[in-house]
Amino acid sequence: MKLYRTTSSLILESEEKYYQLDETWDVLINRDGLYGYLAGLLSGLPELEADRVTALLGKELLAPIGSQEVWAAGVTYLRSREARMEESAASGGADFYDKVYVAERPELFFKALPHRVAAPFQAVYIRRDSSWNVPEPELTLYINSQAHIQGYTIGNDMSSRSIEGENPLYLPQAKVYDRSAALGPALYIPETPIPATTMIRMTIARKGEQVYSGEVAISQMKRKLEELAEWLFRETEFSVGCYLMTGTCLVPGNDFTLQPGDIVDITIGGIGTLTNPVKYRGA
Ligand code: DO4
Ligand code: MG
Repeated sequence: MKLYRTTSSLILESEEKYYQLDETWDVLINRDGLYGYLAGLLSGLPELEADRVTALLGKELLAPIGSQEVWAAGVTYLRSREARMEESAASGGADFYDKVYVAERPELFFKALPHRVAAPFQAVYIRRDSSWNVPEPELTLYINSQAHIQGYTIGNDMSSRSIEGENPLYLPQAKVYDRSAALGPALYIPETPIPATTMIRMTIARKGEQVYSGEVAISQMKRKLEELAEWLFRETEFSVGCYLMTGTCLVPGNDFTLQPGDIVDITIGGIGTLTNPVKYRGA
């Protein structure tokens, strides 16, 4: 099942049928046993007409987030470790990435408050004070206040590789700024955990031409999803749950940087496609 947030209501999708829900987002998604609760609601809900669904999931679609914080895990795939070691070689920071890949404690960092998150089709921003900007396509967990992984969405952890590479202490500036994250299009709530064979795909288009394409199975991740959730909830309470991006494996070559006007498409099996154009803030 999938949950969509729109400007006027919440929409539940089940077996390609759509239903309007009279619920509050933060309360609904934080319910333990969310799949069972939604399945129980289905029989009493009238199906939405196709025209209404098209209108709601078009211009009215919002990111699937209410008051939740967005956190992110880093260096969870070998390719991410290699890329960070390359970009930080000159600054002497490479060892940090090498060590965190094998350490017991994962790299977890704060990524965004909801107002900094781009919705599907809304622009993500690149920094003007950064010469090397990339999208990071990431399976993103919704973990409720009881530390249970309830659902999944697609996340884009927009990043400045030049700022991150200059000094690991600049990580918050490389990662956290307006519209440095995108989430969507829906919160996917399967009956059983997402399979390890699930693929993450990303393409980047520039002036109608594809300039990057890559894919990876989530089985390539070094850490378990539950392990990341468990570390995040140590000593920290999330009263309405939180989102956790689980790291990237798809890293364009070192000669690639995003440009305004690029279109980033990220697809994850079962969830859908998250599409965002790229812009400078205020442009
Ligand atoms: O340590 C830097 C960030 C790593 C990251 O965002 C990733 O691996 O996805
Ligand atoms: Mg990342």
